[in-house]
Parts: sequence; C-alpha cells; structure tokens
Amino acid sequence: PKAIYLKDYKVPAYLFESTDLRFELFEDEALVHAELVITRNPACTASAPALELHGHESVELVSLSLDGRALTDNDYVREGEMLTIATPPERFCLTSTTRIHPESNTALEGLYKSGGMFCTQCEAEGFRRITFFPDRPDVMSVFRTTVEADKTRYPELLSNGNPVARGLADNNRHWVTWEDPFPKPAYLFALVAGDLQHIEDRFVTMSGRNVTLKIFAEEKDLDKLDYAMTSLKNAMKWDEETYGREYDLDIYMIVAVDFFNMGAMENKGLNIFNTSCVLANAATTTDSGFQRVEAVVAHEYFHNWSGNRVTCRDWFQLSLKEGFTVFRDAEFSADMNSRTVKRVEDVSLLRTAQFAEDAGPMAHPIRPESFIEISNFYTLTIYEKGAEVVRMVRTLLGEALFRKGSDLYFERHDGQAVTTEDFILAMEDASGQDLSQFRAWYHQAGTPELHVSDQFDAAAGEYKLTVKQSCPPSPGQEKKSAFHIPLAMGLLNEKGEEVELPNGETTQILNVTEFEQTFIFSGLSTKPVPSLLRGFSAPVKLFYPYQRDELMFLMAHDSDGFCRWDAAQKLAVDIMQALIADYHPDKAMVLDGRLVSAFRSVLDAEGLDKAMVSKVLTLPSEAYLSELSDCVDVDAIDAVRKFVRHSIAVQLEDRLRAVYQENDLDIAYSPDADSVARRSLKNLCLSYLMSLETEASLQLAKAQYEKADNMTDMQVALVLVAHSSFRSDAKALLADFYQRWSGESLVVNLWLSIQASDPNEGALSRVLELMQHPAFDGKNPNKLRSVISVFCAQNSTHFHALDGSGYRFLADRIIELNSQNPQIAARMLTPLTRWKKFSAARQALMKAELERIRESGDLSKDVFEVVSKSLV
Ligand code: BAL
Ligand code: ZN
Repeated sequence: PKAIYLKDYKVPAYLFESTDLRFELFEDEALVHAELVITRNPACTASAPALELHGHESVELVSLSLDGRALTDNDYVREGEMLTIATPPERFCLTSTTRIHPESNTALEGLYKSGGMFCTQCEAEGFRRITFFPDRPDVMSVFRTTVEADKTRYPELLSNGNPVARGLADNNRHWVTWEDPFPKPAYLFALVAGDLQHIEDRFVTMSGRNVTLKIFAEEKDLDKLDYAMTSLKNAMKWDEETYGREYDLDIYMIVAVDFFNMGAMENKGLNIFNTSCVLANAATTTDSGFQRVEAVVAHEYFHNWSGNRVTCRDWFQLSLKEGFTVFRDAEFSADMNSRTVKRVEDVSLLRTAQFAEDAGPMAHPIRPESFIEISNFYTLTIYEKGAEVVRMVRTLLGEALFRKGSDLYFERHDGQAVTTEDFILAMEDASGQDLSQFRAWYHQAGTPELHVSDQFDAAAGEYKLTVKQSCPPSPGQEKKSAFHIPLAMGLLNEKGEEVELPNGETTQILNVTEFEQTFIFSGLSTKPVPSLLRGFSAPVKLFYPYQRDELMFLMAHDSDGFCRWDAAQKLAVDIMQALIADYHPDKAMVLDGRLVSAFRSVLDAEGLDKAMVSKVLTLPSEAYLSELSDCVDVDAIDAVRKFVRHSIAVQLEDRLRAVYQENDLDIAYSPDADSVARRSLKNLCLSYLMSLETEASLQLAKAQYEKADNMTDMQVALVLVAHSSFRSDAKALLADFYQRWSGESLVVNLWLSIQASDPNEGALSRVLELMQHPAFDGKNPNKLRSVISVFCAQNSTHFHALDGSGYRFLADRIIELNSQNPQIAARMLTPLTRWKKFSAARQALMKAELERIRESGDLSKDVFEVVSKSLV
C-alpha cells in the first residue's frame, strides 16, 4: 500500500450537478442504479482531463453508459480502486448499475446489515463500496435517493433530506424517494431500511421554522430514546444561542444501530448512531452513559454546521471539522453540567491517551502530511488535541472576537469544502490578530514541554518566571520550531490570596513564543506560589519543581478549580512515582502521610462540589502513571496503586463510611449534575472501603447492588465485588446480573467488560471463555471492544504477562479481524504499538507479535499502516 500526500492535492476535474440513486435491497444482494449529471470544473486547468471515479473491488459493475450509450471495457479502465474514463464531454450524464452485498459486508463500511436492518457508514471512504463516484469530500452534489425493499421486513425506508414520494411495487415491495437540497460530499450520504419504531418531537428554530425530530430504534429500545431527544433539543437551542447557528432542513432524524465501528455519524439530516451513544434510561445506563449520549447527540448535531454546511477539502483537514466540533460539544456539556468537572475529564483523557499517541509511532500533527489509510487518523490527536487547538484560539482572541471569527468562517465558507488554513484566516481577519506562529500547532506533532523555574528578589520585590519550551522529535519531524503557547497563570501570596497581576486581574495569559522567556512580576513582599496552566490553557506537559507542601497549599487555596484538582494529582503522582521507583515485591512501602491529610481535608471541607471532591480523591490511573513513565513498570504501578488505595482506606475508613452514608439517599434516579456528583462521591467511598476486603465492606457493596434502582449504583457494586477476592460472591453476583439483563445488549456489554477487566488470577482464560459465551458476537464491534480492548487496556498485569500470553492473544485477534473488519483490527492494535515504553523482555515479546502480524499474509491497508509504522 502507498501513502498519499497533502502536497499532491489537486482540484477535482469534474463537478457533479446532481446525483440520483435508486437502491433495490434484497436478502442476497443490493442493486444500485446511479444517474450522475457531470460537468467540467472551470477551476481545473488541465486540458481534457480524465474522469476518475472511486469504486471498491467488492463492487460489481453491471452496466455503465454515457449519455445513453452503453460503455464497454474498451471505454474505461478499472484499476485498483479507480475507474477512469479518458476524455468525456464537457457536460454529460453517466448512468450505472452496480451489485453489492450488504448481507456479507463485515467491514461495516458502505452499505451493510446491522441485525435485521440495512444501514450505511460512508465516512471517510465508504461510499466507494456502494457505487462508482468521486469519493472525496471536495466533490459536492445534490442527492435524490430512492430506496426500495420488502414492505414487511423493512417498513421504514430512510435517506438524507426530505421524503418527496412513496409508492408500492410488485412482490410486497415498497419505495420512498428522498431529496436533500443541500449539496454534500458522498461521505455524508446515508440510507436506512428496517423494522423501526420512533419517538417524535419538534423544535421551533430562532427564525420560527418548525423542525420535526425523529429518533428511531428497534421496538424493544423505544423506552430509551427520551434522553437523546432532550439532548438534541438542548443542543439545537445552545447552537443558536452560542454560535447563532440554526438548523436548515424540515426534519432531523437519528437511527440507533447495534453494529457500528464508530460512536455515531453526522450524515445530513439522518444521523446513524451506535446504540451505545443514543440509548439511555436509568435502569440500564450508567451516569457516564447518559453523559456520553448527551455529548454525542450534540456533537453530531453541531456537525451540521461545522462539518456539513462547511466541510473539509480533503481528509488531511479532518481536524477542521472534528477538532472544532469536539470543542463545541465540550463547551455544550460544560454548560449543561459542571464546567470544571468536564474540563478535568477531558484533560485526563488527553493527558493519558492523546499524550501517549503523540509520543508513539503513529504520532501525527492535527493536520497530517500523509496517510496510507485515513480510517487510522480518526484519532485522539485529530479530535481532542484538535479541540485544544481551537480552545487556544479562543483563549488568544477572547470570547467576543472568537465568535466574530466563527461567524465569519461560517458566512465566508458556507457550502464550501475548505482547509484548516481557512479557519485560521477567518479568525485572523475577524480579530486583527496575527496567528502566524500559532499555525505550528497544525503541522508539528508531539506534546510540547514547558520547564518553568522562578526567582524571587526580596529587596526589589520582584518575582521572575522563566519558561523554557521544547518538543521531543516525532516520526519525520526531528526538530520543531517554537510554539505559540498561551500560558494562563496566577500567583498566590503566603496567606493563599490571589495576587493582582499586571493586567489588573488575578489570572493572566502569558504568551510563550520563544524557546526561553522570562516574565517579571513586581510589587511583591514575599515569594508567591505560582498557579500554572490554569484551566489547562494549552495541551502541554508543564514541569515546575513544586514541593509537596506547596501542592497541598494549592489544593486548599487556588481559585482555579482545575488547578486545585491538578495539585492533588501532582501530589499523588509525586508520591506514587517515588514508590514505583523504589518498588521491590519484598520491600515494605510507606505512604507519605501528607496525601492522607490532604484527602482528609477535602473530605471534611464544607460546601465543595461533590463531583470535584470525588475527582480530587481519585488516584491517578495506571494508564496515566504509565504515560508519565519512561519505562513502564507494570507490576510496580499496579502494586503501588493498590497499596496507596488500601492505606488511604485504612486511615480514612470511618470518614469514608460516613460520607458514603450521607450520600446514599433514597431518592429516585436523575441524571442531573448534582445527582451524578452525589453518586460519584458515594461510589468512590465504596471503592476505597472495598479495597479493605472486609466482610463489612462486602456487605455494603452487596446491599447497594440489591437495592439499586439505577445502573450506576448497580454496576459499581458489581465491579467491586467481581474484582475482589470474594470469589464465590463475585460468581454469584455476575450470574445474577446476567440473568437479569441478558436481554439488554448494552448492559451485557458492561457485564463482559467487568469480567474482561477482572484482575484476579486466570484473567486470560476467562476472556477466552467469554468469547465462547452466547452473549459474545465476534462481528459486533461493541462486543469486541467490551472484551478484547478492555482486557488489553484495563487488565494490564495480565495483558503484559511475562510469558507473552496477553500479547499473543491480541495478535491472534488482529490476524482474525484483519480481513473481517480492518478498521476495528487496526484500532485494537494500539496497545502493541507502544512496545518501546516497556522493559527489554516485554519489548521483545511485543515486537515479535507485531512481526507475526506483519508476516501473517494479506494485510488490509489499515493494519499494514499501523504495524509497519510501529516497527520502524
Ligand atoms: N465524523 C465521524 C463521527 C464523528 O466524529 O462525529
Ligand atoms: Zn465528529
């Protein structure tokens, strides 16, 4: 497979005025009739250019004609994924019929079957698996789509836009025609045919238009759609108020499907969702599940402007729509819930998983220069780091100018396919600010590091902060230029009060633009404690030699909620890293009492947000401690975390029990922010108490399981018992849970993950057994993720077993999945790609498995790219 490069971009030679599609859906095939009106693109300077259409090898070309004349294979060339017609006229009509096989499409790209229904996934390059078409985002066309299928099996026939005609056909068949008036690229095409039920509501837009809202699912899931509907209406209102963006069609539809590679897809007017991102009710969905639904529904809705009305010129620009849309959905969730909690959650994900990606073999800038398979670039870097880059633009411009910039961007580029450069230009033009140096964030990979030191001159009352920036090399990028980094900071005096800064406020943005820079603050009588990177103002690693006492001081006094939490994390990390470095299985560990006192103060403090208390008291994850390690010591990290958790529980047992009781209220479930906060604190206390492994804590967990009226409380209690050393209770509860919930696929996924992450002895054999269980379906990505990905990511001592069994297991799965579902196979490979972070013994084992995958035969582009880049 060959790489394609951004520098080779060429404007399309032909434009597609209209695309008329007719689908005949059958059980053993589908026929796709296409009628395309095509004209030369005046912007293309080539004389007499060829027409190039994409078509996957699985698409059978039944017939092709140009202006009514049937073409033979002398008239075109079909090679690889391209069909080329050498010299077509200036304007013509191309008609084709193709035969495809949705019923055996296990890649879940293009048209496929999810359970009993037909559905599509075309982003990024799935449309070429349906018919011959320029499958590139800068070719936009008006689509008219007719879907014909059996009336009994598929009563609902959906596509993009508005329904304009329907009728009956022979053999108990029926059809519906849909028209989408907005020109769109093929990746936004969607079709669904199935036996679906729906709920319906309406939204009146700011200009007074009525929009019908419909959410479709299988009948058994009708009771799980209300939360998505509420979230959708909230998102529509928020986008009007925050960005002035109004919805444009008369109907907005969401369909829930079981088999889906991604979370959801923003197809114009017809979003298709993984059930895990749309279904929610108290009995079956955890609090984080509710929050995921709210965020993903909003994310896909926001794409209607940031993605659909203004789309990407090419796939190198993916972060143009994804980074911006993630930023938009994060702000929406912050407004709907707790702003600081949302920030803490997003930063935790970024620092744990995106930083790891940025330091790994697949590292890429948010606007990559090349790729082999674009599906491999739906990454945390494009999405989450991309969102951080947009956030920094807002920080630099301020809220009002950022809004002016986004208005200009939408107005200037409505209906166009554009680049990240166009986004930055709009921001510059609207604000008058120069973002030249800032652009480095788009083309340089890697996580910048800021090393901060300070000096206080008591006589002069002057405090100097010196900031040095650097960025480690990334694949293909040895040396980096200096980034423009907005560093939000404040200073605290010895009483813990905020010092007024030169801007007249207590938080100031320092513009870090050089490799080394000093900032001077005067008029201080004592050396302040700096509060750095407030609100996580830039996606960087910040190093400042805080003393443990200073971190406790910041935990108590910093006015920035994010920094208070971060001080607690830093304190815990500092203490745990020292224990990890000193770890030996036979050596007793001693916990620095300051962590316990700090935690005790937080538990005792009055009036704190419970969600933040629970975040502060949550120890840094194994994954975060691994990311921070130069060489990951899996066993030491595991042992130290267990030791620290247990020590805290021993010393704070009474307090933890009291807080548990105070928050264990007998009130009906609600997913609002306060209730979520209360449950998170209660369940955190329970998890500390269960680490004591006493009969009393076991009884507490079992009682919670028994009386729970919601999946959050039930699931936490089950995890704690299932992962404990009370093996017979674990077995009994797991059996009970399955018996109660075997009919709820998403709940069964929880049941699978809980077992796949069980750290007790025999983990791998349990995982292999789970894969034989009737609840497991190796073709369903949600099941694969619940078992295989969870085992590899959340059961580290077993995945990294020194006999290599965990690595071998994953490699075997990748080899199987490579031909079945290449996207999922490549994604699941991630844990093996990080081999350079481990000890020599583990490195050798992991590398050998990567080599075995590489030699295993016919690799998909997806797997080939990840394996080959990892082995460099
Ligand atoms: N565009 C792919 C799914 C999403 O990011 O919304
Ligand atoms: Zn998106």
